[in-house]
Amino acid sequence: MSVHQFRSKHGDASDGGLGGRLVRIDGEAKIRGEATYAVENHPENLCHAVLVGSAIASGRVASIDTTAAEAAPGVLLVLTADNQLELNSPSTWLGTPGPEGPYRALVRDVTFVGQQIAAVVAETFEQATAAAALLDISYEQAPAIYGIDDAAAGEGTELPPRTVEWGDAAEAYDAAPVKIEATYTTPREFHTTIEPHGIVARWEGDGLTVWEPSQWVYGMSRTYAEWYGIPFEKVRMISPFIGGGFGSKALVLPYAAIATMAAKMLDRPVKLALTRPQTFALIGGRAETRQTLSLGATREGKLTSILQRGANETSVDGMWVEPLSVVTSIMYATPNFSSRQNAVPANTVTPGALRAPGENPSAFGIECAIDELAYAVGKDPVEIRLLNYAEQDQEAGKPWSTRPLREAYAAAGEAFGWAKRSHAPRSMREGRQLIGWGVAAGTYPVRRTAGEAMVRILADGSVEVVSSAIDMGQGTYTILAQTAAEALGVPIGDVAVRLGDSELPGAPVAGGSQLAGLMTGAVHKAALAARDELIGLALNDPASPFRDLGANTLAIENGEIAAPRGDGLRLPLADLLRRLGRDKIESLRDTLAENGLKAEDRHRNHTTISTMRAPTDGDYSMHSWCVHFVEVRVDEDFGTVRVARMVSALDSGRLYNPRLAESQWKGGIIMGIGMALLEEGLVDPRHARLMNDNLGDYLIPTNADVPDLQVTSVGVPDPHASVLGGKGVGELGIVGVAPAIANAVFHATGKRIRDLPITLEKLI
Ligand code: MCN
Ligand code: MOS
Repeated sequence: MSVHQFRSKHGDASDGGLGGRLVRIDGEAKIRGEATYAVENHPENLCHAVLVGSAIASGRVASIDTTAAEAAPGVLLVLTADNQLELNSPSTWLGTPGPEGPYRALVRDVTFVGQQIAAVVAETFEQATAAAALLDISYEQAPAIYGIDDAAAGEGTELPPRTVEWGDAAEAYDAAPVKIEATYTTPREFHTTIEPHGIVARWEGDGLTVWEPSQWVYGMSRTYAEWYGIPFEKVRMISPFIGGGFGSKALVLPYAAIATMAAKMLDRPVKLALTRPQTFALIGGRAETRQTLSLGATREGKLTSILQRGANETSVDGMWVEPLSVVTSIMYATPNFSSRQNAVPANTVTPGALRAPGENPSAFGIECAIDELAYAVGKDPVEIRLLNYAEQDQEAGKPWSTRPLREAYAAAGEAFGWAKRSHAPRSMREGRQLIGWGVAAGTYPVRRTAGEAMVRILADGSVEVVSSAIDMGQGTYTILAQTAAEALGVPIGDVAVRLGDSELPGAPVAGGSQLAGLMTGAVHKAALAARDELIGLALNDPASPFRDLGANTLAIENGEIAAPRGDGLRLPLADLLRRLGRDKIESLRDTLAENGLKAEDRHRNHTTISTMRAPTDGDYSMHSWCVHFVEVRVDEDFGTVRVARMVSALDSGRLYNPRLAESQWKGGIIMGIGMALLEEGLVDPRHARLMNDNLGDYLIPTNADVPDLQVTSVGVPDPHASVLGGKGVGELGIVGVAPAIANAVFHATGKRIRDLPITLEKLI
């Protein structure tokens, strides 16, 4: 098995330190096709599993006749609910015990279309596929709920933890001279990662190896260990490359239980790769949402009340909460606030986390509503936002750690040319094209847990950084190399990084835009410890040529160790290690203590989200912030909307690598364009079946849909947010894009589209 580790080819690059614009050190391997993704691993004796999904959304599998499939060429095993292994019920991502009784991956009682009811394993993928078509399945169908608007769904259940209130919002709303009330809705959206989900599983005795794309190798390994009742250390999860996750690859799903049980039953490695439609059916995307916002304000547009009533879709046998108040409650100052939320069950797979879950639909509501208020009181949309600027976090009653949002409006507004905007809708045009300029803000909280990393200085003077943290494209390999190079004083080309393997030191989930901040912190700490140890040896070891110098410290620069002022003796690190007779200096460090945790919390920290700290934990409320200005062009005759240009200013604190941060922001903004104009899971209400479960019919932005995107950092280092002063980057960019576009469409056309996506039939 090959070990993927990366180092920069640009040995002397001056951009290799923290804050430098180093290109991705793993990029070249990906472009050359040298990066091995999970299902490209072919251990000896591999066989292939194909998953069969339910044709109905609700009811029972009455029978599955497997005779023909079992007799088909190459078939090794046909798995159904009748002959599957019963696994242990795993605990949740919070670490709380799962439901009573065993875990049965293949179901008999069906709750959504495509749900796993059988699997066929054969010598080849083609044989498994052909045999799967021979299964004779009969169903007893029951009525299904197609979604949040289905009358059969009702109001759902109230989510008491989602109730946020201060003052008396209803009374203040009734008394307000200016009132805005509107309902905003967002549809089901999907991750559409380039790499579909899949797994290669191999048992050796009671040891399990899985190759599976993973945003969290420790968390997912825990579930495997619990399913099979084996020690955590007996699971090896390998995931050096992930072709995009966006929240969809952080948890173990039923298909993985099926592949691992087949491998166990056959005592052979098994590969199970989901088809693209199966990724839509089996992996919960963003929940459909609905929220009604009532804003009360003075005649000048100063908010006196925000009242929000929201609902999100969940599944009939699971629970997903897409928190709708998270931006509503912090973006603007208001003396009275009330938000409540219900979850409405439908016959769908349980929805899940998709880039900025909660913040995204939350911002769509409040950032459109505040624009409506601006027009109701005749104020500029930027002016109304500054008038209602939240000077502190009112919900938490704490000051912001940093919030350069005024600076963001100023910088991006200036670069966009906002001052030249004419206020009235339909007042700007070029021929048959209506021009609209819109603005909206976004935010994402700073989340924190502890990370762990090992830094080694090797005999040849090169450096190795290892951690089970992952890189799904964000740039983890690169920024960790930069962190170690800077802390140790070695050239970037001398640092190699290895990630994505549960054998390596622990790391929490690459979710909630926390990984960069906490892993740079852990690597920084480990690198400084290794450096201090080496300097200590150089000063004190009898074999060291520096011993007689009488210095009390030494400097390491450009891979050489020298007396502090650089005069006198100077040695490459490799030479010093040789003189010392050491083949490496190694230091393992974690940031448990910095996060108020103890050594015994290690496993829980790395394998659950129970130790994740709230953004308001401590003296401050900590968030990243952004502002998007957008120009749309709407064809007056056809209603087609084009985003012509966008200027965004974003605050993620200190940037570890501006090139990568900008790329992350732009990636988020592009997904925001998709959310605004294209993305929508279309469900046939008769059958509760997703109709566009493929990349031909589920539309996401192509290059032709994306204009020139200008992004500027207005961040300043935030010492409260992380060890090195950075705040989250990965999810920030998407937040606020959809409302900015919706507001621009209103400005262009005079039509308020409150139901995403903004398709042409809603405009003409
Ligand atoms: N960064 C930086 N300065 C900072 C913080 C981050 O330069 N102060 C840069 C670094 O290159 C870092 C990256 O931004 O690797 C992302 O850092 P961070 O915001 O900490 O996010 P995570 O590493 O925790 O990544 C997860 C985040 C999430 S939650 C989703 S969803 C998402 C995202 O990242 N999915 C992605 N970005 C993605 N990018 C790609 N290509 N693919 C995905 O699936
Ligand atoms: Mo991101 S949706 O928190 O993986």
